[in-house]
Amino acid sequence: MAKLREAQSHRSGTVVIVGRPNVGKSTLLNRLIGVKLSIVSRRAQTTRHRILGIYTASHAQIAFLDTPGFQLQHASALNRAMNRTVTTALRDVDAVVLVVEAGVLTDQDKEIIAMLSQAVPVLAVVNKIDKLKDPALLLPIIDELQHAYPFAEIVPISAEKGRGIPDLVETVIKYLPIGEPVYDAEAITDRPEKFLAAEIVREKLFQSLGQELPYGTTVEIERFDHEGPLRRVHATVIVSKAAHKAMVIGARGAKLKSIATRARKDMERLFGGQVFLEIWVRVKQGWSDDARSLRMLGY
Ligand SMILES: Nc1nc2c(ncn2[C@@H]2O[C@H](COP(=O)(O)OP(=O)(O)OP(=O)(O)O)[C@@H](O)[C@H]2O)c(=O)[nH]1
Ligand SMILES: [Mg+2]
Repeated sequence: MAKLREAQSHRSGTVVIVGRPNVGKSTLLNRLIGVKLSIVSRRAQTTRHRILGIYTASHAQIAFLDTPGFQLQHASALNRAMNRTVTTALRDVDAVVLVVEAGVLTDQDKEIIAMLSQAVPVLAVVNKIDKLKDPALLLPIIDELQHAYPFAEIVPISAEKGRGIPDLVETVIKYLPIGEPVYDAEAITDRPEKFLAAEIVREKLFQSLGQELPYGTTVEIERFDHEGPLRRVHATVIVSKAAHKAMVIGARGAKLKSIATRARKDMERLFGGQVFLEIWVRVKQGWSDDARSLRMLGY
């Protein structure tokens, strides 16, 4: 009887996380799931794909979709593809989490708000509250949000410090339909390890090259083999100019070596086993503006 009651109140649904670049969407996804699934960097436009993270508790299961930061400023083929990923992810979800940064609403935030459909509940999440010197500084943005759109809820958090996260989860659950879990209780994503491996290499490139990382650099996994408990991974970093290749490799290969070491450690943590990682760098011209090569790379 108790079990039956539990099943009747179990909630299950899909929630998409959207927002302008760099507001902390991926940091939030990782915090919600409890592991680093989606890559994070100080630079805008880190996330390029839709990343699914599965949250499972006894009373609810939430499939959170992290998306690339939506932006209308630069119209390259890569940006158009990333924006398409966001608009597609907004369809067929049970709720939307719009992330903004504590401070003021920017024009970019407002452009995204204008795209929201009134058909599903939208929760506004005000992130990075740890950066505010005084909690009262939250009030102006909450006021602005209330006037900008009929948000179902407005929830202040710090994804980085983990503040407000349990509250956010319980608030999201209220908006999900009653239903059975869709994924296994242990599943955390639908993405294969090969994809996650490429993402980890990309994160280390972002982190070690910072603003110098050439826009359009990408990573392909040429080989991903299991040999007993060992995973053997061959990754290729694709850049568009010979000068960029030199930057990634660094003096006497030092930069690439540190990227590879840090990527390997993260892979070992995420996959739970030893990893042998080799990274190569290859020059391929102009791919970020070439719709055909984007398709080949799976965008
Ligand atoms: N102080 C502070 N920084 C944060 C917080 N959440 C995220 N950040 C930082 O903000 C930067 C961007 O975080 P991401 O999670 O990559 O942001 P994003 O919205 O996924 O960015 P894109 O994928 O480029 O759209 C990183 O340097 C994070 O460490 C927070 O709660 N407080
Ligand atoms: Mg991101």
